Amino acid sequence: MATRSRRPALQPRRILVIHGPNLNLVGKREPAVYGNETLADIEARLSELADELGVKLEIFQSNSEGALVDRIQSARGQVDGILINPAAYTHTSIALRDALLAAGLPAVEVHLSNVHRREEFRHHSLIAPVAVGQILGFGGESYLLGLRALVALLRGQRSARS
Ligand code: CA2
Repeated sequence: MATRSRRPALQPRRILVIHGPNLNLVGKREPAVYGNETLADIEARLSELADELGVKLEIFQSNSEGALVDRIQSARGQVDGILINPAAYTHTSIALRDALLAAGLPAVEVHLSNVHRREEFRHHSLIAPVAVGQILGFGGESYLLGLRALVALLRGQRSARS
């Protein structure tokens, strides 16, 4: 019988969670757009869900494009997947897109807000073509849904790839 993965059964999956620029301000400024939940609140909920799902999280936030690229580069071979809210770099960063491509890891893109209901410049994502999928518009819940989707993908429960 074919095995799904060469990974030892008891070794937990590792997921790198990346938050892009200004996400450290969420819950403290512009509550009308991003809600009252802080990044620490979202991370606490993510950690709880990670325990439930039996996965390990590494969490990184930076306002600097280069630091984000460096963190993604160093993830290759160290984690199994990436959950990323690239924030404003979603719409501008070829560097982040190239780094994700080079990492060769499944990535799920998440956004707090529904970017398609906002300014036109937020409608286009340079990251989407290199991500497995996108989840957006559910506030902090987008991260939780994204983590569930990524873990399901890693466990081979989802096979659609179009
Ligand atoms: O909706 C999202 O998650 C975004 O990725 C958030 C980014 C925005 O540039 C994207 O278009 C959509 C912004 C991150 C948070 O920026 C803040 C700015 C001022 C006050 C609080 C947060």
